[in-house]
Amino acid sequence: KNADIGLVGLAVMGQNLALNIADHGYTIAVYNRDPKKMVNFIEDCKKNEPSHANVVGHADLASFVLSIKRPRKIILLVKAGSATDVTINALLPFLEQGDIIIDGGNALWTDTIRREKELAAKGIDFIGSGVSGGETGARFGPSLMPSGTRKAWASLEPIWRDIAAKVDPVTGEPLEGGKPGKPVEGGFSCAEYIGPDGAGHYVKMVHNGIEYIDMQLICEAYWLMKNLLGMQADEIGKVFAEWNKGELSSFLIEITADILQQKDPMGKGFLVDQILDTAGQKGTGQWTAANALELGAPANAIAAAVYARALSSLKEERVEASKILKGPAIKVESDKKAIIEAIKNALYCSKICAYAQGFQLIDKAQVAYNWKLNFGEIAQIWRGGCIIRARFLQKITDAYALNSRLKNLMLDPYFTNAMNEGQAGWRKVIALAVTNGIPAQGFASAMAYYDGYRSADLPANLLQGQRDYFGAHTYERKDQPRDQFYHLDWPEAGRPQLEV
Ligand code: 2AM
Repeated sequence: KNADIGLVGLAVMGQNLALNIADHGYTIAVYNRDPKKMVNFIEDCKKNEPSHANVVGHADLASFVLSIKRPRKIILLVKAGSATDVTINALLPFLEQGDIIIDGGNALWTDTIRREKELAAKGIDFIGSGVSGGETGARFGPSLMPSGTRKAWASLEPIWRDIAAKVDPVTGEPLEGGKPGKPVEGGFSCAEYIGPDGAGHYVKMVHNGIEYIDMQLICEAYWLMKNLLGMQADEIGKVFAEWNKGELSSFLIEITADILQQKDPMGKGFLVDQILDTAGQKGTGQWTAANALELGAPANAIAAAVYARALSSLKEERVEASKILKGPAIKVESDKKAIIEAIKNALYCSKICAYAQGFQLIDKAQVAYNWKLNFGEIAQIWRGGCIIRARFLQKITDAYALNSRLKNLMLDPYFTNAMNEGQAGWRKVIALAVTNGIPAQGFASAMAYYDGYRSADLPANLLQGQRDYFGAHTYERKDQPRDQFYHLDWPEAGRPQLEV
């Protein structure tokens, strides 16, 4: 029997996605550069669910490709970067016109644009698909962000919709409960066509940028409770568990509650207190921040999250500096209930800013790269399966349903109101962080964005004066129409023209 689809790359994501596809009744051919991984995987498949007999291993590429029904659909889950090109080139001699390669890795979107173009010239379709949700997502329902030609998508769509995470079509709540051999059926599928060429990988990248700041904000909330209120890890965990019942409900809040209450397996209190405070990164957050700089999108909170990780990685330097550089002594606050509520406000308002920045960036990108993206649908795809899945994404979908041309998420009435209600607490928390010398760059940068965005006037008037002074860059005037440029013949430095 010919396979419905093929998959190359049997690391953990590839294996889990293959099992997910098999669970849905598809026959899937699998291949790995190192055949040992394929052999071991097939051995495991034989031991487990009956549906996993649908996974067929191949040790050579020719038999792998030839075993797949035409037009062939071949998923790549290999290391992003040159390994993807190497794998594509190895496949090419066996492919025929109309076959489709689907890259499910974390590719840089510009690589996806290039690959799509190169393969189109050879008559091969290329789909770049963001896949989010980590191992569990891949296994029981990831969030999928596919892009490419509509024709290629039509061919892949049934499988992609089947294997994606499912959410309730009305409330958007994730439908849980997928088990080996028994996937979740029905519901809205978190797999929608994003747009042409690199759009899907771009949207996945921004998802990761938002994930960075989302995590950073949660960490700041934890750190402020610990330092301002002297709370123990498990007590803070219980606060997060409580927050998870309301508008902050999300996967990241849920796992945070668990992590904080976890005892140390080596017996030293709570595990979180023993984990070294230096964060790693694989680059997608950095890509997001770098592209925001390139496109001139004000994604400062997303960038702050990347910088916060960079700062955390300087552990030895920080330990040294802590002995030299002084700050204020921390004054533990007594009004615990009020401060916890204020921290919650800070977290929610900052999170709204983070998403506003992410969507503002996607908006810039769709102009720059000639895409037409559906923001409400993107938020809906993120409702289930992915790392940033959160109840409040439904509010984003609703906001764009109400106004598809919404300039900024914060201008939607629900979010405007949330910012109004939360900002007093948010400001209080930042003020406390600053006076006590506790770093809270996520909260603070989000607030700088909020205050900047809502300012009809900013000091950029002086900036333009400076630019005109030293570089004759010209300025526009408030009392004249736009696009009329003025230049003053500024006097010598140190001698302002007091009279004109
Ligand atoms: P391997 O098991 O043979 O190393 C994640 O690393 C996946 O990408 C693995 O399946 C790995 O195959 C594959 N991979 C990494 N580098 C590769 C390359 N240069 N060519 C082909 N596959 C590669």
